[in-house]
Amino acid sequence: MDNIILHNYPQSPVAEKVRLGLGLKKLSWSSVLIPRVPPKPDLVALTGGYRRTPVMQIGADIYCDSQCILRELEKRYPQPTYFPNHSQGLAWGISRWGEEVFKHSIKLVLGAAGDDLPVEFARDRGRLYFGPDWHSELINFNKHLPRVITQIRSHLSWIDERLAASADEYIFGNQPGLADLELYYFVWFIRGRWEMGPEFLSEFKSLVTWEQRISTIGHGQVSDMEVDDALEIARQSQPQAALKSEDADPQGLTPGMKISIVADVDGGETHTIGIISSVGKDIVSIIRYSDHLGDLCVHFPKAGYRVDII
Ligand SMILES: N[C@@H](CCC(=O)N[C@@H](CS)C(=O)NCC(=O)O)C(=O)O
Repeated sequence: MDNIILHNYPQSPVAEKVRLGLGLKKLSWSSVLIPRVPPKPDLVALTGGYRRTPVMQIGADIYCDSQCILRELEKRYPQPTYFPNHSQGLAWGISRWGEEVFKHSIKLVLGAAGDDLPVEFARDRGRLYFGPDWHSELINFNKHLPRVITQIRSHLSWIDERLAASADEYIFGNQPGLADLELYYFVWFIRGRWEMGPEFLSEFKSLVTWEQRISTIGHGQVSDMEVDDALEIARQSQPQAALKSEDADPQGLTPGMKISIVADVDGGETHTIGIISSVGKDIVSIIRYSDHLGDLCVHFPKAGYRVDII
């Protein structure tokens, strides 16, 4: 029941970040394949609304967002650490930087594909990443691709400069960590999903050598799992989250409160509703009851999410 289950699909860059995170710690895990576009009834049965990729399940505990997933993996499996050379804290800051570059990369990949994108996919991702006015936005990205590329090029040159500045093999020395994963997944995306990607990236010599090194970390020991088996595990398990409260929560969040939580962007996403079971500086966990699956504990990061007391 303590099996790590990752709900994901192969093409997802954020899932690739987490798969490498599992590989870095040499973990065994089960992979459940989820659809690339909604509806995702089985995933949402677990999360209560959250539909993004990936989601980690351990028994009846459901971890939404790579930030929350990787934090939990570090807690359960501290060695080898995601934070070599005292990179705690800073590596999470770098993850916010990575998210910005990832958003530029989505503009690039969607914009460059233009009319070749499957309509359903374009409609879904357009709304998710670029808000209600996504249609005109996407046309703009297509028209102004050089501007988007200019943005990405600056960010990539900073990573390249860091790597070129010393003989270090990774961002924080000679051991890979979270900071590497947070700066790698959009490079993987640009290389794999934009036809000019390999040529564009070749400008950044140190980055390309580092990228090759990261890709050899692998995904750990993976086996496939059917979604019904994952749901059955959730049904037979009890959430493990301990009751915990942090007095200083700025919104006054405490266990027992009913809240709704959603990503803090206008992506048209469904809120997840539940009763707080624990709340800390970085994570808020809620208990929700499902007729089919019983009690589930759904964990979210605080950074990047909006909580409303209801
Ligand atoms: N902040 C989230 C971002 C997750 C995200 O945007 N994932 C993409 C896939 S790479 C996604 O959910 N796309 C829509 C989908 O899969 O339905 C995280 O770090 O997990």
